[in-house]
Amino acid sequence: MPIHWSPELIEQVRTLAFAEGFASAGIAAAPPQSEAATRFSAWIDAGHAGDMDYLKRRNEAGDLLRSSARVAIPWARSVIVCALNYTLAPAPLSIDPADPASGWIAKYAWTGDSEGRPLDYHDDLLRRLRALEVGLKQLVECETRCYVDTGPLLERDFAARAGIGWIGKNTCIINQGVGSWLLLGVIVTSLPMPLTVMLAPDRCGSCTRCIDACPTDALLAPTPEEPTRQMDASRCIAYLTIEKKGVIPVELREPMGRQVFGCDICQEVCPWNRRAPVAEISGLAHRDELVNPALAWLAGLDGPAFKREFAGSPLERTRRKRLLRNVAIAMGNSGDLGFLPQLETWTEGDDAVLAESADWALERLRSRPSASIEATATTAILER
Ligand code: B12
Ligand code: SF4
Ligand code: SF4
Repeated sequence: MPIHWSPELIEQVRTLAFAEGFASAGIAAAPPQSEAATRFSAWIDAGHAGDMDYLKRRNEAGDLLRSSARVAIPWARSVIVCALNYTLAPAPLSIDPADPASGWIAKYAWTGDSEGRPLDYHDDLLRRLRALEVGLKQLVECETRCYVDTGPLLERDFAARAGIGWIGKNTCIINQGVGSWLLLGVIVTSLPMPLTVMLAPDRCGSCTRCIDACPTDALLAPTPEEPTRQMDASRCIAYLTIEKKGVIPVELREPMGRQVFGCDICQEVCPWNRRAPVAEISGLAHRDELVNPALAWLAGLDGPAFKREFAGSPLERTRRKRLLRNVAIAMGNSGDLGFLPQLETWTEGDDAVLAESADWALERLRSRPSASIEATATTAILER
């Protein structure tokens, strides 16, 4: 049995990962300290994590759990990183022209099973990782632990060092052949990694499309001294719509546009995603009803209907309460006076956050002179 990663073992594991449907896979060492840890710590201190307290957790010695895989998992010596391409069919982009009365749900949340039922990528990836873990244990004796998103690890840092891709100015891992529509899963192992992996070269060059396109100026622009590849997450629409509880800061509501769950803009404008291949992955499909969903449809989902549509999907995390808050803001940004009755009803309800968001939306709709012209399309949807 090998006692560390050898070139043969790495290739065997990569082959197993491809058989599980992953588009790319590699192995990175888990050192006690790294440059990314220092950067992460400074990022936390700068307040860029907003209210995401889980990112700020420390051990008894005061070390950030995410500063090294070894802080939370002392036996960790290497990390297998697998990337799944979640472009499962050709699809429109959020920046393409669309009905102003429709919202946008981030593409990663469109996944369903082959019957069209909601399927959270966390569950699907974990199943594939566990199968890979079984295969690994037949090749070598070691400790392992699988994570998808939930582990105290800087997954993108490991992905970059495992050779999956480079970290773009939009902060995403970009693979030269596949692009950045990738979800990451990791297996932490006790197997030392003595080999130096060739890092994928940074291919952002002088491009700044993602930074220029970000509606809330969340991406921190690099300077000659500091390459950054970081964002102020407290300004990112993905944070505001998915993670942020309570009211959304007023100055960020207008730039949110019609995003009701997550945001894809800085990946959509990236030239490396222009020819992103479509993946055929057994058991996974896009749920077409989540592409450009009518705001009126989302607003009309009561508790049981929300559960039917989103139980087992990433939207479960946001829950109906926060989704409606986001829908109210998107309605305010739609320019569509057909939404006035729905918003007025919400202002009178018991949910204070929804009432306040609806109030803001009403104010915005009424103060926009173009609103009445755009109203017709939504009224038709509301009447369906
Ligand atoms: C918190 C979080 C968020 C936050 C903050 C995102 C951020 N950019 O920091 C919010 C809610 C905003 C978010 C949004 C999204 N997320 Co998110 N998120 C996470 C999570 C749980 C932690 C990330 C984190 O620690 N961020 C803090 C920053 C400081 O760390 P970092 O991005 O890892 O970057 C550090 C290293 O890369 C390091 N570094 C390493 N090497 C190098 C080299 C150089 C030269 C430089 C300069 C830096 C550098 O420096 C950085 C600073 O410390 C990870 C899963 C995980 N456990 O890692 C998923 C994860 C990053 N998210 C993911 C996804 C898919 C998304 C969304 C696309 C979802 C959506 N459509 O709405 C958006 C993308 C927005 C964006 N442009 O990043 C994927 C990313 C896949 C990919 N291709 O990169 C991950 C990996 C989840 C997964 N398992 O697939 N997310
Ligand atoms: S996901 Fe949207 S809001 Fe967040 S950095 Fe990218 S473009 Fe900006
Ligand atoms: S849009 Fe340009 S700068 Fe941004 S990640 Fe893509 S290539 Fe890099």
